[in-house]
Amino acid sequence: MTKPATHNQTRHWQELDAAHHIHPFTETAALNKKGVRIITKAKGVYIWDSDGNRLIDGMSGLWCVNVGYGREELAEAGYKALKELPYYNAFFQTTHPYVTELAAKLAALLPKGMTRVLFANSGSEANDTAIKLIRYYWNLMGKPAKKIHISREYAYHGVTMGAASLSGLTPMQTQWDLPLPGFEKVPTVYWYGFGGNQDPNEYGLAVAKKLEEKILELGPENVASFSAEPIHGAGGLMLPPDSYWPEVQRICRKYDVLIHLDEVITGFGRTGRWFGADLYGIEPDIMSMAKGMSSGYQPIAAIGLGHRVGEAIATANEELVTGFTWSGHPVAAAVSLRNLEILEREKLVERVHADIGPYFQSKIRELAKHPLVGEVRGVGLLGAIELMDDKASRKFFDRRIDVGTQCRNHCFANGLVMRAIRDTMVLAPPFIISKNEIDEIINLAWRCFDLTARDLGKSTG
Ligand code: PXG
Repeated sequence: MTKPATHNQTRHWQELDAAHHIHPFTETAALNKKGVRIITKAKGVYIWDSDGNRLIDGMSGLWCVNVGYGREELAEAGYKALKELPYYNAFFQTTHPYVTELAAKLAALLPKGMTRVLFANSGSEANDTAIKLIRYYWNLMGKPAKKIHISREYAYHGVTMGAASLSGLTPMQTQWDLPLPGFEKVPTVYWYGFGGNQDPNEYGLAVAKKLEEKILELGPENVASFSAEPIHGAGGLMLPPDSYWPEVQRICRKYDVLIHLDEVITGFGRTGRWFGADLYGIEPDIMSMAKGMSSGYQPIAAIGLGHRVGEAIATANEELVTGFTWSGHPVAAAVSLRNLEILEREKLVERVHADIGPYFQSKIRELAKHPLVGEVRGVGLLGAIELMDDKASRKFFDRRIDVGTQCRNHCFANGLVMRAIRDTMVLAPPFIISKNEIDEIINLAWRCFDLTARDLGKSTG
């Protein structure tokens, strides 16, 4: 579609959608009253709606379109696979070149010792599979009591029964009577929100200590794993102080608790390193990946196995009874391979690390001068901007006002896609974004903070 749809066409799609389509994470009745927004095309860092309005996509879709929209060669890689081998699977002692080459490519990129992978189709499936593999690992090790999975409050690990149980955002659980038994939570590391006057590194150690206390409370002989995102994504983009991960790793090793790292957002260059594990010096036993693996051009995910889990499974002498019809689908694998080739050829991870990432970080920090803005934090092409009722006393807005959503609505109306998590505005633009385009985001964000402040009867910047 190149031309904007007519007004009538937009209405027609809205009516069809209202009648037949239930949307994820959406209040259906409220949406249908107002009419859904329809995105019809995308190019570079921009998306267009069906009325022809252009928006700059500060979120890379849902944190995934890392190489930007409209990549001909990804379309061609998919088309070639569709013609040659539209489908075949990796069940029953079979494979195809796309998935085999992708497995080898991932093994070369993944943290040290992680030489084996399984495939899935979404981050949720990857996490569900990771949970199963952790359980299986301890069975193989003759420690079947080790079955409790610890994860963090505010974590987002997906929506399947296992992944939602692992998640720490309580609204994701109440509708479904989750978590399942055997899923335990520890407090998260969110210095600006919970750290008070404590030094960030002391706070990081204190939060890590809560993990140790939880392991001891449950009994180390019962604890299978600790799951975490290197940096909280959908929970509010909270970055750990430097002290946090080394201490967490020490604790997990001490009590023989597997480290399961969820790299669904942080993987494949988002932080300026290939993986969050590289950024924080974490040596995961098992790792989940999705999103940036194909830059969102195809649904594909993977579970990386560290040395001991990989060896145990590869030498188990029995069938591994799991896998999906689409695991390692040839078209998705072909597109993912080409996507990784683009990241390498165009040195996009290096670009995020040394060029566009630092520029983005310095520009978002300028937003801290706005009277509505408290902490600004981020790394690479991840940025969070906290909107505060009173930044001097670090007073958050009353949640009922829902300032974040108000601001997000101004952003949409002004041509900017920015995510609101509570009252934290989040940015995760594509790696190919130019400096001018970052300036455009910053100017639009400032304007939308002004509009939000005006709605609240507060002073503008
Ligand atoms: N782990 C992490 C860290 C994620 O961010 C998942 C797992 C689940 O992946 P799938 O592919 O099953 O969705 C995610 C997904 C948002 C938003 O608005 C974030 C996600 C998904 C949808 C919306 O921030 N993250």
